[in-house]
Amino acid sequence: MKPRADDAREPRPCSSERAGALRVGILCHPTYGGSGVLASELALTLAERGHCVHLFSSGVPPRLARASGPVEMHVAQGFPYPLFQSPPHDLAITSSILDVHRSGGLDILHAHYAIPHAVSGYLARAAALADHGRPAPKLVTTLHGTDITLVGSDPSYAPLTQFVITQSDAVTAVSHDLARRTSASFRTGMPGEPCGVRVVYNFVDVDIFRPLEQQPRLAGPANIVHVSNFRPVKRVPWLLRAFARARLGADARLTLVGDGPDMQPARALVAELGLGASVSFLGERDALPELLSGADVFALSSSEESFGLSALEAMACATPVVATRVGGVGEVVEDGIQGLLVEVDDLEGFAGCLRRLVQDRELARKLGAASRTRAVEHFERHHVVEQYESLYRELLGPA
Ligand code: GMT
Repeated sequence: MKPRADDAREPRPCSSERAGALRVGILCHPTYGGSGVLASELALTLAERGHCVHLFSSGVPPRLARASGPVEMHVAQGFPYPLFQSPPHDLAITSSILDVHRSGGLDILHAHYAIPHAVSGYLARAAALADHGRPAPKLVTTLHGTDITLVGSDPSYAPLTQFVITQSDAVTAVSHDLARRTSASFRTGMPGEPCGVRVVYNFVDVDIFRPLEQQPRLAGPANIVHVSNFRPVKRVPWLLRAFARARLGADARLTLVGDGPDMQPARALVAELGLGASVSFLGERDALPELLSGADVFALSSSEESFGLSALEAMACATPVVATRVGGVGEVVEDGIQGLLVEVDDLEGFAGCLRRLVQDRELARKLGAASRTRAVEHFERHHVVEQYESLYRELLGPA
């Protein structure tokens, strides 16, 4: 079902009559965060491969909004009755799924980020079963990170997270590290066991995220780029301190892409550290391929990172990564081969790695070239999406 190269990203009409076509409903958050990006890219790639794909969310995810693929978008926000502090959009999503299922049928519901989407998917599947009409869809839950490590394990959600994980027809995690942590926290089967969490890595479109023509970059001030949602877990202030500690002067600038709770503290810190001229805040941008391929180094300073999709997108652009060795980052970036990894509290070490790549551009170029190779060989989107397709077909059984 892989399309020819010249078909890539071309909208194609969806017909569930086409042999082998699946009807897939994807649920995700509509944010700039990695889970929404990955879910949108999965929806687009499945549609490109001939499946009928519906995406359910409380808004249009930015990655879907910028694409032309034939994914049917269902924005479900709920009725804003004054009784509600905020309308329960997770229930509106459930309702919207049922509507689609009753009119055209869905084979698979694929929930991204356990809270609340696995719950919405579980409810929709239960309601579809009670209909006694068409067969109910199978529920796949993909865990992305903080849905297990922070949100899902908080006592306010942990019992429900545990329930939906065990009730899903299949659960996947985006790295071995996250699969292990899920098994430890929620006593699911161990990875590899039949009832265990399966690992399906995140992926990247290596035709869109690719090196710029004018690479290699061997001269001029180095451009260190960071992309995130500026949540505390990303430690943007810590990155600014590391950049200041690297004392690179006119040899480098730091470009920060994204927005979120740590934006104001980060701006204040730039003033306090006297970094004004060398740091720019670009806010949320869709032009990530251009920004990442124009970078000399990608910096990821997180205290937790189940995978690090932004780092993978940088690698596909042949940009080497300096990152903290947390969660699943080491499964994406091999230390000393595609980038440099540093212990999570080693500010001096992180500063030293930034300095090393800024001052040794030949090393940066070599790590960048290896990054591109790793992205293409291990994380190319069709290669990974085939794994999801096989999982869907396994759950549905023989046609
Ligand atoms: O878990 C989160 O913080 C949210 C999530 C998101 O929506 O941005 O990020 C996670 O999912 C990404 C896609 O799978 C991963 O690349 C990120 O590493 C992961 N973030 C964390 O684990 C902090």
